Amino acid sequence: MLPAGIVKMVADGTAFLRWRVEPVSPVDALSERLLRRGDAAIIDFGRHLTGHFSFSIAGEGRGVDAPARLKLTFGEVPAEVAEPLDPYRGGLSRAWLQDEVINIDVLPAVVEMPRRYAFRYVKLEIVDTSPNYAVRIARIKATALSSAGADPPLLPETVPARLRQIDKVSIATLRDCMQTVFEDGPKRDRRLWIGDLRLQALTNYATFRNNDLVKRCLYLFAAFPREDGLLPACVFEDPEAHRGHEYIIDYAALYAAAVLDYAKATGDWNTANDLWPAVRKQMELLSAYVGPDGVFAAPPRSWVFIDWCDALDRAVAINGVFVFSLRRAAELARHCGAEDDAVKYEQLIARMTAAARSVFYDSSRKVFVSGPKRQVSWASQAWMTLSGIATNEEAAQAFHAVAAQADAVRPGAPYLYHYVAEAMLQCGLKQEAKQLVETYWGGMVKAGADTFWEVYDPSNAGLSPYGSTLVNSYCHAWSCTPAYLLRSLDLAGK
Ligand code: RAM
Repeated sequence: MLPAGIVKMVADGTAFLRWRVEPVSPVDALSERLLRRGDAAIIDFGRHLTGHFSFSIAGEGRGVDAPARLKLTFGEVPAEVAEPLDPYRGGLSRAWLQDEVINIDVLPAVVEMPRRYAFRYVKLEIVDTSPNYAVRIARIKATALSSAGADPPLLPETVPARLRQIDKVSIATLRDCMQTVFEDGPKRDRRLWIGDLRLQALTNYATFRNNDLVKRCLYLFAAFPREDGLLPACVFEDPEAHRGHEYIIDYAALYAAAVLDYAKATGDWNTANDLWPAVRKQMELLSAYVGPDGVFAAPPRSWVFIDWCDALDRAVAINGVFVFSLRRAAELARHCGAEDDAVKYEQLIARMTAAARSVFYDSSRKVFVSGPKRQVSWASQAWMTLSGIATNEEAAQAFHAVAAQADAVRPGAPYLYHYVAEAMLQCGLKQEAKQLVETYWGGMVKAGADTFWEVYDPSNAGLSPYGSTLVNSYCHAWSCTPAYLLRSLDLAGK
């Protein structure tokens, strides 16, 4: 890919991402200049990509008598190339920020940056040449990588333009996350997580249909369980495939759903059969956390994710996730000839449903409430709906109630927004779901997104789960689902 041009970033207090992008010149104007110490340029590739970067560099002057020292900074969004990256205050490794200093000993040279980056913008700074020469940079090129294949057909023009735009950005997001696995984000963490995989796979069935990639990812999880059989939340591929050290209860449960989704989308029940023991094991291990009262209680110090939101009480939501997963596991069990397991899961579903309805449902307020403080959240209503614990009528009432309650805990990240939208569709709130997608994902588009982000809270531009927005991922797996909602669940229909 060739650059779209040279740009500059202008601080803009009215922009959600803090910076406005302004054109400076076509890219050729850069090669017409001789650059020396202190010179800099920002290259814009016109769209987000995952891949490699290269350029040629030559020295001109009395004598090329020293190495050339350059700094390159890659950014998914303007702030990453406009703001100093140090001092870095984020909680995750500084090494995720995409900057490099290189020294080139022999000129002219073609420089192929060795690492893979996720970027739209590249800032090139000449740290030093020598007093005797300047450099000329040309043949700037990016090589975009993806295992997605050709773009799916566009949505028909009968779909409103703003939804078609959201669909395009969703597809670009998925494309740039599809590599040798479905990565969560090509900038960070560049690895496979169960929660992200499930949503990517659903969107993939409706778009690129690289189903072998889903199969590969499902096997990668099944291949690396913990000693007791629990599946890890994520898997690393390098230096050789191995499990991550984190375990997320809701992700382990949702593996069942990911396997069933795959089998239904592809008809590949052989693979489902093969993976059935791993699904069965998750259900067995997690069932142990259902108390005699029929309520699922995660063990102390375990990680129940649900959403990036510190304030969220997760008790209700995890009960919903587990019942949702048990339903998928029961369906899978029947297909795999494990009738006894199916019956067992159905009995557990019935017990948990009765318990959740009596413990969590507040019939006077018409919402599900979570924890000792009887917290009302979007997460709770979404998972009570998706699990089938709430009737569709109760679910619709509950969503109207949370929408009207200003202090109801809202979702923090697209992952949960997806499940809220899906729950709204399930209980017949199609207009509300459509509006949610238009305002939430549409809000990112308005803020300049050409791929969707890991976190977005319209009321808090500084939100980061890691203490610095600079380390947030701006092309993130779990935000790609509007294409699924539009293409598989008919979000735009009447
Ligand atoms: C983050 C990643 C990933 C997610 C986990 C729970 O580290 O963004 O997408 O699945 O959290």
